[in-house]
Amino acid sequence: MSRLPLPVGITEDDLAAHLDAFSIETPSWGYADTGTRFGKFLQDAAATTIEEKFADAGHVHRLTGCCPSVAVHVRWDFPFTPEGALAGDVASLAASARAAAAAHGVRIGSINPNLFEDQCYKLGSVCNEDPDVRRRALDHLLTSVRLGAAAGSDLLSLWFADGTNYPGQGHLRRRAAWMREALARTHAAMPPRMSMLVEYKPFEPAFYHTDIADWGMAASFARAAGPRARVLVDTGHHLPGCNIEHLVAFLLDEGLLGGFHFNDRKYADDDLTMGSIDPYQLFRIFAEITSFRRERPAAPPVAYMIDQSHNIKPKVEAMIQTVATAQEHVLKSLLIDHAAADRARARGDVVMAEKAWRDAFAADVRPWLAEYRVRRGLPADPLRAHRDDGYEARAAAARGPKKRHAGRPGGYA
Ligand code: PSV
Ligand code: MN
Repeated sequence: MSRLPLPVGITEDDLAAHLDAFSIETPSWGYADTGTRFGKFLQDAAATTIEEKFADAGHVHRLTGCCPSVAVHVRWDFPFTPEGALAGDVASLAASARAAAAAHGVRIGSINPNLFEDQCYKLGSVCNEDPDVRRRALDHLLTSVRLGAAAGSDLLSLWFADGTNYPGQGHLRRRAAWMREALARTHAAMPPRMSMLVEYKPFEPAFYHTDIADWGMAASFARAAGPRARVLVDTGHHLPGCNIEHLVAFLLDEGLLGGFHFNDRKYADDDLTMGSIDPYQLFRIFAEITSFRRERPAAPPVAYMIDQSHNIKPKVEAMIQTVATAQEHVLKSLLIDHAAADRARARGDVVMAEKAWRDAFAADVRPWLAEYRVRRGLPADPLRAHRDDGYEARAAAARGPKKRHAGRPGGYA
């Protein structure tokens, strides 16, 4: 077994047990063609149907062993009429999605309503001045609750694009009241086993104000919504310089951290792959979570989810790379010698306290992780295994002609 710098009191079995319990949800939209507002680059192998997305997710789970659930985005994964109504009945659509997921060895995880694409939402959804639009938005939320419940999801993950572009455009406090009302009514409609996650974002698509702009607002809205609502931290949704691990620690302490949308960024909500730009930040986030859980093992679990847009990397490769990065950084965070840091703090030794963090981050955990995987019957290097398997080429051969036939833009005509 490769040696790791284990802190006193932590064994390799502890690390393995921690990893056994670790899972991270992949998003259906991470397997599909995506782009920026300047355009989309299509990939032959990228999934278009919900079945193809589950097939990709199942493949990632088979290779990594830690991605058993898939987030679905209601408008992107289920059929809707042009008027915004679900095209079919909830029970049968949910049953067939559930069966399709199971056929590929995964299950439906969080359900994500979509209140940002319909034309009627130009000036907001649940915070729109127009009561008809607010009603339609609430209907969509309630439909998503029923769809999620029937599909076996126990997590309703909410993000609202609501906001304004100009001062004076909206009555900020009135909009907040509408948001509170919509969240409370949605919470009241959830079955008991379902929880709600409230995601925040400082800007984009709205550029003056966003109705849930930061973690403090999300926490307040979640508290007002009901006991099963907590905050979702999307790592790309902060203004530059924000200390994300600090707010993570604070929310954990308050019992309000519900989950993550992991991704990385250089400038704004860039949706780059996790740890690609600032792996030390990722490590520091996991450090707060793993140290909290050591102290409070009975605290409610935090849902780890990926929210990335793989615009230029092959989708499945990007996902496998992301999952391996997540495992590596969880593992590194478990190597922090908290006792040494505590002793250093007690004597005001800043350098040695920081060193406990830096040493753990610097450890190369990859050889140990490879052996761990092999002991679990998984490939030592899932990315290599994926390339050797030829999955990408098979998917491209099966899916590419279909796309070209559909007459897509960008060379697909
Ligand atoms: C919005 O930027 C967001 O982070 C929300 O979570 C959406 O559901 C997701 O991106 C769509 O990719
Ligand atoms: Mn997100």
